[in-house]
Amino acid sequence: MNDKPIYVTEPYLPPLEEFIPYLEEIWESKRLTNNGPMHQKLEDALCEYLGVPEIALFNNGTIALLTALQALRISGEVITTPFSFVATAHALTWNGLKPVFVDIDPNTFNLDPSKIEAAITPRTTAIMPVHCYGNPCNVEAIQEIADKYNLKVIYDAAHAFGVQDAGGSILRHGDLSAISFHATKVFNTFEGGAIICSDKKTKQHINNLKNFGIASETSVVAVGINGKMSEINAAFGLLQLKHINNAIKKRKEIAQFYYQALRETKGIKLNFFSNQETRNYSYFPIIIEDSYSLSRDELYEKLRSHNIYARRYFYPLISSHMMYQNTVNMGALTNAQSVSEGILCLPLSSELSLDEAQKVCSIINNDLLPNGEL
Ligand code: T4K
Repeated sequence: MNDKPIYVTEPYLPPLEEFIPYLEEIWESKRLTNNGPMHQKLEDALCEYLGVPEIALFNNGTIALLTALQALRISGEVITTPFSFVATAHALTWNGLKPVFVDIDPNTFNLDPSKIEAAITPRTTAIMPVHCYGNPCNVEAIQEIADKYNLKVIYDAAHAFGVQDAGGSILRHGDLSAISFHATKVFNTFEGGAIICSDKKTKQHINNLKNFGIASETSVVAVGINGKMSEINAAFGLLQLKHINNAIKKRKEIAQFYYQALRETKGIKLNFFSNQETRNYSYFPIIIEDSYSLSRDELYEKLRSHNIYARRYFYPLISSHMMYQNTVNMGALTNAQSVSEGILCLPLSSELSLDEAQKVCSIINNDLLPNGEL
């Protein structure tokens, strides 16, 4: 039994002493929040790192999603995926919108574009796909449908930090993309998030919305919210950014190790990512098929008994939760249902050692553990 638990992810924390100068600067300036100097620097640094024109920082990814929907004045019904974290659908519901769940492609885990048109009604105003695990959606097909029916596209890009396709950042697609910088993400600011947009006018509108709708001392131009990122969070982001390439490199090493160790295991399906795009190695999903010696939940429990906390992201489907059950015809979500019942995300972070990854694989492969345990 390993004493140190192995979690699905562990945040990368740079050496504490590297953070002290940032804190001293904040203490000296007494500027704690509301678009302070750290906030401005992080926006500039992220635009450059990600290769995007405009980015508006937020206090978390969920408020970024809520605000993106407000910014485009989305109404009525929005087509989205049931195979995601609940925040995706909750952001719609909190805006008074109806999520319409459409099935996924079982090989990419993303919304299946060929199933979208059948779900469009006169009340549909937008599509909200998710780049699940940082795996890019079929953005061209989705945009084609959006153009044909005059729909907006808002990407839930919570997992997609640093992911690129042949033309550049995946975050440039659609009308807006919202990303998460939560502690469990590849790039984190403890809590945090952002909206990516293409022009300064939209960014100004989003900036107003995240600051109560305030445009000036005497003028409130919209019903806004408090979505601002604090200076401490922004400062931590600036420090993280210095280490991000190394952190992603370490994740890649673990992901490649898993791939080699598990690619021939009977009943374990992997390799869901195409080789073309630049990946961020945010998650390592496997599917436990019927031909594996244990069920998905038995393997999940077996790993737990060794202090290894793999996670069933995303099970149950969002559409199976009590508040969404009445909105959906479950029969139409066959792929999502079957993926959700077989999925397991293995521990993956820059903090995981190859020995720990080896232990995870030995348990999955039913090999002898390094300490002789079976
Ligand atoms: N859209 C999508 C597609 C998302 O996946 C998410 C969030 C959002 C939108 C919303 O973005 P945010 O508003 O969160 O910025 C976690 C995260 O809380 C959540 O951010 C994330 N998706 C989701 C997929 O995973 P839980 O409930 O599984 O987290 P929790 O607390 O069980 O943490 C998982 C493991 O990580 C723990 O077992 C240990 C480790 N951990 C966690 C934290 C918080 C640490 O080592 N340190 C930590 O500080 O939701």
